[in-house]
Amino acid sequence: MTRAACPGSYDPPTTGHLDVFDRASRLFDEVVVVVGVNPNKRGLFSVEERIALLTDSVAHLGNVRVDSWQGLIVDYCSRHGVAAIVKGLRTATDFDYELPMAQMNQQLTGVETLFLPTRPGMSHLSSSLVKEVAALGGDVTGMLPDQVHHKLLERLAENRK
Ligand code: COD
Repeated sequence: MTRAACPGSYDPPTTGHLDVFDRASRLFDEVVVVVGVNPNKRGLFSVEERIALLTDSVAHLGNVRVDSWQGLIVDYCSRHGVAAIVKGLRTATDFDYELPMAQMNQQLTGVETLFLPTRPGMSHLSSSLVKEVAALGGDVTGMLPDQVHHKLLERLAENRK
């Protein structure tokens, strides 16, 4: 059985992330979406909320599940029998950021990283940009799974109170 991990912050998950999970799910027997826990960084959504949003969003993908991890992603991979890390690549900036991490992870434990080029029309989607646009009243319909969109608008409204 081949298992891949898709690590990320997912604060919140976008349709760009979902596209990567969908495509990875066709390449591996099982895909685990791993929410990286950074205790020094407070997100708009808590880790538990992100897990719930992701679990909802991948419910239609039978071989995709969600987990979280604090620490090195390579340790998660070793402990859970993950053969490959799958990352989406949007731009050269993503590549410059991701390449040394992939090389470091390969050196640490031998785990390989596979890059999936972003689907045309999705390379501008990032959690941070979508949050910023929505916070300033822009329409982000279609950029997030519907239930995530709803929760994002709810959270932004709460924060404005
Ligand atoms: N299309 C395709 N791919 C996309 C899109 C899109 N529109 N948007 C984002 N992605 C990809 C990103 O390129 C990334 O690969 C992934 O989706 C997750 O994105 P984010 O923004 O949610 O997550 P990041 O980049 O903040 O996540 C960072 C990690 C948590 C993965 C990283 O810091 C990590 O691995 N941390 C664990 C600690 C560790 O092992 N550190 C040492 C690394 S060598």
